[in-house]
Amino acid sequence: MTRAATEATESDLVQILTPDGQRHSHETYDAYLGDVDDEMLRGFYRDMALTRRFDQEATALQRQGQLALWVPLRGQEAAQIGSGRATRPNDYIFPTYREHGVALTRDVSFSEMLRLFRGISGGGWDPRENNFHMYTMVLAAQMPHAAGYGMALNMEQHGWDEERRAAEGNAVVAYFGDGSSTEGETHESMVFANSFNAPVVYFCQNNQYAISVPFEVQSKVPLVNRAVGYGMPGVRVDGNDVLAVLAVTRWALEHARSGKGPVLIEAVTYRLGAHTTADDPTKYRMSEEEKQWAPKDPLVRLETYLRENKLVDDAFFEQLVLDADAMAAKVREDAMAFPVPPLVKSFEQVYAEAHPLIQEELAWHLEYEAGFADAAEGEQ
Ligand SMILES: Cc1ncc(C[n+]2csc(CCOP(=O)(O)OP(=O)(O)O)c2C)c(N)n1
Repeated sequence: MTRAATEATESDLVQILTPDGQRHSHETYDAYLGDVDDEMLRGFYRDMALTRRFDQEATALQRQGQLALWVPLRGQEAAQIGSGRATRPNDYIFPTYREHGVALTRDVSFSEMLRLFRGISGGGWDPRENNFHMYTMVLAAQMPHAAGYGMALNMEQHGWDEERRAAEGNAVVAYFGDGSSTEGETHESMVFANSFNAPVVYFCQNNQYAISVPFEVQSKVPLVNRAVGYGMPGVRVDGNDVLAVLAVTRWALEHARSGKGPVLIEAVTYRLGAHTTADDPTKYRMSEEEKQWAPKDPLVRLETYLRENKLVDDAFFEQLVLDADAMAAKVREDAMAFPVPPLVKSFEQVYAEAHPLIQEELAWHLEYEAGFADAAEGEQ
């Protein structure tokens, strides 16, 4: 399928690592990769591989009935690791529901992340510990929060000169998808952030689909073009190129931190799998299209680069598979061991005070549960 909207300005795409693993220099963004040595490159590969393995394990857990739902990210690892690794610990991140790779860069435990999907917690981690906000299933709900947080940072850093802000200041990264870009909250957030020069980096992972709705239905022009209308810089980056994403996000964070206002990044990527474990992409896209994107896989291109430049050997990949399997086994063990809270808790947490309708529903529920008492006895 031809993607007129996304291919319109393909030449403007910032790319450093090509799909066949060749590294090119970039006039503007090379300056943001000066510290990237061989060890860091291997680290980026490791981050992406661990994230992919976690994603695979969580998908399996859902298929085995242990998670209510899973939101896979396969294909988006470079967009997430590159941008996440560009942040500093004091930056604040507002994710959607798919940012498992960003979570890894913020040291949020993979196991803890499964609490939400196991249905035993409304969150799963403490956002204050890693400056990584709770996931939200409500599209774009995080966008006004990000603008507000950025505006508050401006108040806190009021009177700081540009140099101090660049060195000590912090910024916000608001993650969102191409589908969420058409939500009203996204517009409102961008208007506020621009009006008040809030240090927010709007990081859109354009994975080409809002569930079944292809990107060209969301926008007739490349998404990055919207930045002009709000009055902020916009950069379109190859979202499957971890180096380009790292460099562009570092640049954007520097811009935002130093008090120059928000930036929009469009990371062009592709969701290789289903939207969630409740989705079947064969109903709305052709396998031919998936085949076209497969060679652009973010892990494959970095692997090619690392191998061709002799920065890794087979033992590196063999060890990584062992480490990833051990991590996955631990995640599975932890998830199964989480204590399951009594279901009545769900009723208690709807309103701060008792509510007659909820009380009625609870009474019905308890009676319903009691109806299984015989079955439970029979099992013993
Ligand atoms: C306010 C709201 N409207 C609709 C939905 C249903 N919904 C869930 S995900 C989704 C598509 C989101 O697409 P995008 O923002 O591109 O993110 P992606 O899932 O592709 O990462 C929709 C419509 C929702 N969760 N919240």
